Amino acid sequence: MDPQEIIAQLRALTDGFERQLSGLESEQSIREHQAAFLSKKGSLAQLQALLGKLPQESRKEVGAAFNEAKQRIASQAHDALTALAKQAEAAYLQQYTDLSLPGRRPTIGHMHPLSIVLYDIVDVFVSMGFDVALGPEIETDLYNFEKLNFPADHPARDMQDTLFIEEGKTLLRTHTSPVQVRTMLQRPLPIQVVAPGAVYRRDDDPTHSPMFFQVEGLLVDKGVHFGHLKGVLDAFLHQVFGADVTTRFRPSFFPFTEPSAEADIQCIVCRGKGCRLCSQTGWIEILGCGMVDPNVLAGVGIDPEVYTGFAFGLGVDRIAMLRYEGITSIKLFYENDPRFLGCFAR
Ligand code: 2NL
Repeated sequence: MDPQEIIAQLRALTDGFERQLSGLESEQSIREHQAAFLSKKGSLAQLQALLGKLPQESRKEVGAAFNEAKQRIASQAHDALTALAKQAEAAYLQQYTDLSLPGRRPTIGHMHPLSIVLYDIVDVFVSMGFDVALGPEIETDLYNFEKLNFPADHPARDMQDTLFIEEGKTLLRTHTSPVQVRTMLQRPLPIQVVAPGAVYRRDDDPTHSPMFFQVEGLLVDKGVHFGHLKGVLDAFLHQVFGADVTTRFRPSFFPFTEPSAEADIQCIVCRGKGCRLCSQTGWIEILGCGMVDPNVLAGVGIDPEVYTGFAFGLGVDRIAMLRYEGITSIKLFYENDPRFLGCFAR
C-alpha cells in the first residue's frame, strides 16, 4: 500500500473520531469511543498493522503521523471529559446552592477575661494620675529581692517559691516590684506608677498557677503618708466593687513596706454574714500595701528623710473570680478552653 494512502485514511479516521465525539453526552460513551480508536484492537491499530508492509524509507513519516493522530484523539477525548465534568458540577451547584441562605459570620476574637479585669484595674489607677510602667519577666536577684530589702539569708525569701534560671543570679520575677525598683532608679521624682504583668512562682494546685498576673503600684513624693495610701486604695476598691461596698485595712507584714497592711472588702455574696466564698469570715482579702520601707528608698538612692512613699500589690485572678462569680478554679483562666473563654465575648 501507498504511504500517502495510509496517511489519508488516518486523517479520515481522526476526522471521523472528532465528528462523532461532539455528539456524545456521557463519560462512558466518550471512554468507549476513545477505546474504539486507540485500544489494541481499535481502528488505528488495525491500520497500523499495515505499517510493516511499507518500504523502510517511508515508515518514519507514516509512524510519526500515527503518533500525532493518537495524541490528537487522546487530547480531544480528555477535553471532552473535562468539559462534561464542568457541566455536571455547574448543574449540581445550580440544584443545591441556595443563594438566599444567610452567610456564616467569621468568628471575631475578644479579650481574655484576665485581660479585661487587668485593663479595668489599670484604668482606675490611670484615672487617678498613675503612669503605666513595664519591665522584663526575667529578672536579677538584685532587683527582685536584694533591692526590696530581702537580704540573702532573710526568712522572707522562703515566702516566695522562686523559679530560678541561674541560681542566685537570674530568675523569673516573683512579683512586679522590680519594675518599680527600676523606675525609681531611672525616673526623676515624684514617681506615681502602676506595674501590671505576669509573675511566676513554684506553685501549681487548684488555687495557684505557676504564672499569674499582678498589678503593683508605687507613689513616692515629699510628705506622702498612710492617709494617702488609704484614700487612694479605698477609692480604688469602691470603683471596682461598687460605691456601697464596705472596706477595711488590717495590719500585715511585707519585707519592703513598713508599716504594712492588707485591704479587705466585706463579702459581696453574704455582705458580712459569713459564707463559703469568704470562708465564714465575712471579709475577702483584696490587696497588700504599706509605706515603702526606708531601706528600699535608700537602696535606690532616694533620701528617706526627704521623701516617703506608699506601695501596693494585688492579684488579678482573685479579682476576676469575684467579678465573674461561680468560677471555682483559677486554672480555668489559664487552660484557654474556647468553651470557657467564649463566655467572655463582648
Ligand atoms: C500582695 C502585696 C505588695 C508592694 C507589694 C512594693 C514595691 C516596692 C516597694 C515597696 Cl518597689 N513595695 N510593692 C508593697 C506592698 C504589698 O504586694 O499581696 N501582692 C499580691
